[in-house]
Amino acid sequence: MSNSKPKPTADKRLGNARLAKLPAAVARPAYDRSKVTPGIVHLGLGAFCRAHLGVYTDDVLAQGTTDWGIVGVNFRSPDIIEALKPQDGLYTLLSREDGVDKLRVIGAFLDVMSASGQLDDVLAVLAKPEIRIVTITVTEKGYCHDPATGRLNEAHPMIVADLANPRQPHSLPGLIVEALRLRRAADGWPFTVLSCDNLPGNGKVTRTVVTRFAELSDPDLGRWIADNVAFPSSMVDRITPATRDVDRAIVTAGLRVTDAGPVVAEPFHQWVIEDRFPSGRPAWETAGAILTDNVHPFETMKLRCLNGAHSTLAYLSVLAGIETIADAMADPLLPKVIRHLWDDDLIPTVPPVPGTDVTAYTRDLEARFRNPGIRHLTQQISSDGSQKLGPRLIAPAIERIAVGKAPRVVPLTVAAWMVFLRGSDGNGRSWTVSDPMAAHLTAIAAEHGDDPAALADALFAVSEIFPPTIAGNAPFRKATTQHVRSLLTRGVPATLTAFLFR
Ligand code: CS2
Repeated sequence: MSNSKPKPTADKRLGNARLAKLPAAVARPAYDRSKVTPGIVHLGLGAFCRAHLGVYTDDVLAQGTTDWGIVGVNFRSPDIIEALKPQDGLYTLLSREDGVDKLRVIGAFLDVMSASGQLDDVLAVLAKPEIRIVTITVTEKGYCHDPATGRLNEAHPMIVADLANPRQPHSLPGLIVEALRLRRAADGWPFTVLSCDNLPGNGKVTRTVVTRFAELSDPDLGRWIADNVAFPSSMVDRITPATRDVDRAIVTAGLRVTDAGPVVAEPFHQWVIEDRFPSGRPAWETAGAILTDNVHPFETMKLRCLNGAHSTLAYLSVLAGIETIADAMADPLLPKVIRHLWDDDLIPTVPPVPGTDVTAYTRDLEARFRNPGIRHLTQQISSDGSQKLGPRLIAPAIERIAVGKAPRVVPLTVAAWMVFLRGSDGNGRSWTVSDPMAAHLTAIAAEHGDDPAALADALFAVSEIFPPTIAGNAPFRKATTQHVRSLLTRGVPATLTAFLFR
């Protein structure tokens, strides 16, 4: 992955003025963008929301709806604002399968803003009554919660800072609470808050951190939020690797104008949304979303089977020097490990999912993971393990243990993550450990990294990640420690061979 930004020439840039002149093969908004007004503010402008929310909403707008455009807000990096602002919010979706590239320009984002650079403007938009939904993709760590409990981490430096200065928020909970304060002060209706991140019960987590933040800063406002604001949950799915320079070049060649903010995604996409929108919502079901009163089974299936398999592949692959998920699926051993993960540890924990055979779902996942057009870096997926392991793998492991079964593959994943935290293989190969808890975790790995039992003991003691039911489970600890020892002394292929064929 390269971070270098292209240097687009201003006169040859994607934008409203150029839409009509794009080559015929490029799909584009089939509606008059100038007639569309904002109804949604989206927080967190990463590639995923542009390949998912943006596309579903673009489909709804194409059916003639005009009051559900999106204003996109990014918290940290200004790069995406600099990419999309000169393009009138337009960007291209490059969707890839079987060697076929399809280009589609998405028009749903009407404007983009930076929460750090333009906080007053962002709050002014959020205060407008026509904004009826705030959608969120800030990744797991953006919620400033304690992953083991789901509660607001009140010691989080951003939360501490925002509580000291709630009118100038920088965190997600702080920004939402300040925006809701403005809505209430104007005697207005609140907006609905829709999380689109990979967290179990993401609506509930959002409600918990937002109402707790409000309680701490203004108890009266906290009560008003608890009584009046809806936080539906949703399950989101579309594999969206980080965009590379080569992808930007393909898009620019196909468009014949520069697009500095394209996204690459697989064709598959799924969105299951809890239908609780007191202030209205776009007809996302007309774009293929499933609106339901219970997201839980869908989200459990997706978070465990897709994301749990991703994390397992990611840690073992980074250790083995395998760069992408598609390469991992071409390995002779890793797909077998993942099949065991699904069949032995995960599928038995997934409740019945309406209209879905979960085993068939995992077979489809295998095919999606093998898509060679999607270079999804294992290093990218390895990030933020402290936030991801719990919902994806530790929760199902706890459920297996509760019914008297020993998780088979999860200890191997946890062991691979522990060894991954060393940041190098001791033989000259190194990798980045990117995690909000990286300083703490890599210090533990540096201190104990050569001693499997000491490494496992010290990491199992990190209570934000390992609840007592796992940290105190002797067979789980023993299996994990044995895998750590094997990975350190024999490496990945020998460990997997022993694991699969012993
Ligand atoms: C991945 C997800 O990076 C990761 O942790 O597991 O981004 C995954 O690709 C998406 O959830 C797919 O919907």
